[in-house]
Amino acid sequence: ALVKSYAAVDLGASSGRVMVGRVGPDSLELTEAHRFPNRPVRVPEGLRWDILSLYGGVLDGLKAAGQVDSVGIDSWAVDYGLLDADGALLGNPVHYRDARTEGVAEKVWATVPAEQLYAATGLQYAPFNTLYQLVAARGTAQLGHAERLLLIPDLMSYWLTGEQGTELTNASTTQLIDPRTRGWSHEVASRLGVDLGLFAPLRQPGDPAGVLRPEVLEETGLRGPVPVTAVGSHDTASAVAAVPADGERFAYICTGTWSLAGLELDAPVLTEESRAANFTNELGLDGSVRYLRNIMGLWLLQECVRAWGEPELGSLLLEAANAPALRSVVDAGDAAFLAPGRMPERIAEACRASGQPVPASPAEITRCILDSLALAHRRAIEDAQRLAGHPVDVVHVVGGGTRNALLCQLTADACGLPVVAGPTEAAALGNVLVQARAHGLVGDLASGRHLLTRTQPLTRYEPRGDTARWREAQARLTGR
Ligand code: LFR
Repeated sequence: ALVKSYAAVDLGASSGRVMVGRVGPDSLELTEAHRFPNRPVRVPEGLRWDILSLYGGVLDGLKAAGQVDSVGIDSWAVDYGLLDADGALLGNPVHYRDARTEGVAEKVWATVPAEQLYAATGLQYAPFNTLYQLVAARGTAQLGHAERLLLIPDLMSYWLTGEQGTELTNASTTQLIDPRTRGWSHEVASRLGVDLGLFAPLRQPGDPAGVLRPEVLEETGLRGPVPVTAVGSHDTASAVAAVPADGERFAYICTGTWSLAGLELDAPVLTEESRAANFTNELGLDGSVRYLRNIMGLWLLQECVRAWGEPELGSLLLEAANAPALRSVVDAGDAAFLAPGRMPERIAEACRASGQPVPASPAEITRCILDSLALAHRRAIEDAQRLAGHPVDVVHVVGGGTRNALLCQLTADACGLPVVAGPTEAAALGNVLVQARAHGLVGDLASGRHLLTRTQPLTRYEPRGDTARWREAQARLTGR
């Protein structure tokens, strides 16, 4: 049978990987070619991505992957590199957790009120949306010299091929796209003095994005031509494409550094109520909208584990499973947890401030984090169903968090719905599926999802106990 190989480059906030997907008419097999750390670096100007080390990891990964029929690239959203008139990178891309955007949104809203910004772009408020980053950078020498802005996956793609483009799903996280037209929001850009000419032309997932340059072929040992294919280059768009759902009555949670919890819709929800609830309308495949809320996710635990000197995770989770449930919870949607550092202390402070017992041991803090994440999952999925008028019967959990059985079970309990967990490498699988589809190997989004259901291991968690306990915990935070 005809089997093709696709390399999926998937760059996450704490590690990057190059996966190889082998796709046949009724088979899909994913293997890891190379994994490398993504370690942001704090320099005097602030927190920066080590972009050259990431690109080096991509090249190593392509070499390890061996001969493939195409390459696709996805990464976290919103961040970008600036190029000068010669096409050279100007400095290291700024990390979305950098402090430069503090207080910037208020300035933007003085020109374009938050209500109007939401109605035009459908994007949630997050301090790091590209729009706020560009306003924060206004007047800097670097932006002054910039001729081109490339989002992170588009920058990698440019280095691999020499060709420039702006992939749509990731462009939708800039806050400069109108989710109804799926094109640039010229009005928002001009009112805020953002030069849309900085962006390369939009590309759709599935579009050809060039071929590997001769130097890249030489360095990786691949035989040309090797095409690069635009995928859902926002990792969350790729992950949602790989949610093994059947029909429409499902919610998803993409878990990893973040939890992105919500629905797949046909059209954006741009109501004032939706804005107040801080839901975003990011663009997905095939005209779909990713209607979701950003929740701090396992970042809370990663930062604690870092503070505790990297104890063994398995035994910590076991102890957390046996710790008392729902003793104290924090608001895992609170942007107060965005910046790195002092995470155990910040969680303890939040518990104290809301009049709850203060967790002290690593096991207690871990339990508090997992209960809080499950609670935030519950709230997001309830709110999304109500705001979009779109009821669900099942919650799909995909991404790194599927390895955390306690988190999956607590999420089922909190939502009062069955959780289907898997696949773990959802972003890479969605990346592979879009490439396979561009080359005619898989049909539409739904048939790709069926292929996943047949080929990927999934674990089901049934809800336990009474959701009243979760309602009570929620009331401690919001009074509702
Ligand atoms: C997840 C993710 C989220 C985005 C955040 C910042 O990896 O892409 O979707 O809000 O990172 O870019």
